[in-house]
Amino acid sequence: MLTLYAVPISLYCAKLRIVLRHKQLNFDEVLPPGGYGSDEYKKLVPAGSLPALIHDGLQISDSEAIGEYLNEAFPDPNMLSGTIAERAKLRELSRFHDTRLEPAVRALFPHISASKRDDQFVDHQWQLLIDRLDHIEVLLPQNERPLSLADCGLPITAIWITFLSEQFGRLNPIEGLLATYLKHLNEHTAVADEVKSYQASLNAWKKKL
Ligand SMILES: N[C@@H](CCC(=O)N[C@@H](CS)C(=O)NCC(=O)O)C(=O)O
Repeated sequence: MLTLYAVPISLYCAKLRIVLRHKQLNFDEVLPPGGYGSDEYKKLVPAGSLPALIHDGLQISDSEAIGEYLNEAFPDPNMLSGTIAERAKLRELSRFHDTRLEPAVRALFPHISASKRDDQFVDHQWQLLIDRLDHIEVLLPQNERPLSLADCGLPITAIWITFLSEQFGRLNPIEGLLATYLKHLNEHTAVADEVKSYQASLNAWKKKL
């Protein structure tokens, strides 16, 4: 029995939904009781963060830890395959996304509403985001390979980058190699289905802005 504590709009939860979909695993998706960070939720998941997984009584938080656990517990299809060097490069891409790219995007969230925006901050942060996108191109796979754990965060972060570029009236920086890579990822049903469903959640969220 797999239970995923998640909210529809969380990027890291969507990343894991791609893993679960690709492995064709049945799971219950449950909202964190009391909301994430609440004392009630912390009784179940001490980290208080999302996503969290419960599998047969085992509790795990952090999307990277959960993804690797799922890949070992349900090895088919293998989403961390290749030589030791290739697996290290996959982890490098995945960690870069989580620790460098996504936080650069997240820092812009408080500035989405024009009324609360600090234009100077957005200028500075947008340049940082472009620098991170330039770097991620170096980490992208050179050749076609099976869908991996490292590919599950970027499609959702890209949705946010596109949305933010519209909000801030800037050119969408998703182009070139990264755009081609994302197009190939979208050929996987698990990615395409989650992107579609996530876009619907984001559209519903935008109406509340
Ligand atoms: N590195 C973590 C980041 C997860 C994360 O930032 N989750 C957000 C929701 S999208 C959250 O739970 N924030 C509240 C907190 O960390 O207490 C992961 O990959 O799971």
